Amino acid sequence: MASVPNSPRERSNRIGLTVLDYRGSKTTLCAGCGHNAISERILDAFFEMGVAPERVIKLSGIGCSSKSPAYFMGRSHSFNAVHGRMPSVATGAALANQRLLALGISGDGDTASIGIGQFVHLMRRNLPIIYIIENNGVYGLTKGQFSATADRGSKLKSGVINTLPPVDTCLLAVELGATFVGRSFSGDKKQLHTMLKAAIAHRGTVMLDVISPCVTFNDHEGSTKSYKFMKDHEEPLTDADFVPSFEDISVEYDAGSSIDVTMHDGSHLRLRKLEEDYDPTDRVAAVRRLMQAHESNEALTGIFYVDTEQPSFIEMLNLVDEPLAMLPQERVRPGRETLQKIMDELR
Ligand SMILES: Cc1ncc(C[n+]2csc(CCOP(=O)(O)OP(=O)(O)O)c2C)c(N)n1
Ligand code: SF4
Ligand SMILES: [Mg+2]
Repeated sequence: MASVPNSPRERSNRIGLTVLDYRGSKTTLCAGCGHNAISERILDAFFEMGVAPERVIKLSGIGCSSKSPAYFMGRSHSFNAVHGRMPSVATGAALANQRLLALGISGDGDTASIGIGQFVHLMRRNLPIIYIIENNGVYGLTKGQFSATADRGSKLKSGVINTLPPVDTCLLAVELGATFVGRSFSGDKKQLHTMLKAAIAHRGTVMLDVISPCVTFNDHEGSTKSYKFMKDHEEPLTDADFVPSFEDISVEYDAGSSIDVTMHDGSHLRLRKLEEDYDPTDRVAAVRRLMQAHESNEALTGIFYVDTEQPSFIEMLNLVDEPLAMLPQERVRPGRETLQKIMDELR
């Protein structure tokens, strides 16, 4: 059958690509897995923001979540690292070519269990990266053991109850220095889509923890990472609107109950505070509110913290503008004279 002219699939974005140009391989994850919905949202966000897939490097560790970069943006660069070790590979890639947009996809096990050491050091550097945790509270790929983000009291299908407190990756990220921190739910299409578009406009570390139910091992009664639990308990703290730099900003906003953040590329992120006295630009407030959420067992979502003023790791290192990976040998190798001087100093 002939395709319908101007169907959404044929609509092109501002760089002339269609949504099909952002596709990856066919997913091999379970039908209904939250990770598949996140892939869809990522694909849509990069398409709408008009980011060329070739400008993106997708990085991941090991897990069902870490497999998912294969299922979107097949024309992008991609690196599947060792379990829990994606942050160091991502840091190297982002420093070697600062023109690439780094997108890290991890799981709760990959990040908060085996990878926690690498994660905390990534968060304190403000490296330009969008770091997404597809958080299902279990190790899906190895058949559903509890991960370190499982809530206390959460129950496995086998009846085992988790008695340990969870690691809150958002709390850690805010405390350690990430400059854009939020939590969403794979089933909350609008919220996740808006957050991702704003994340693309940010220059610094974006840490998004996305609750992403594992339909095979952790979607039952007694799980706090199931579709039903999230549908019944999700409590947004902020409501985000995003106006990209290439769109006209005409929407009025109420300065009392909203905050307008101008992003690095001139886009606008408008955060409506659903709790009047909450300020998403106040780091201490974010830490306090996230800790309160634990005390009261709330499934809090939204953008908890944003700061567009901090220098990124690239700026802190004062790198030359050209990607290091593209500098010719003459510019990266010290000449004979410089080497001789160093040798003389060592004598
Ligand atoms: C060094 C190492 N230890 C353990 C494993 C086994 N392993 C593979 S995936 C995984 C956990 C994945 O969990 P998560 O990151 O939450 O991803 P999910 O599958 O839930 O999306 C583990 C423990 C491994 N591959 N490598
Ligand atoms: S096992 Fe769970 S996490 Fe892995 S693909 Fe299936 S539903 Fe998704
Ligand atoms: Mg997991």
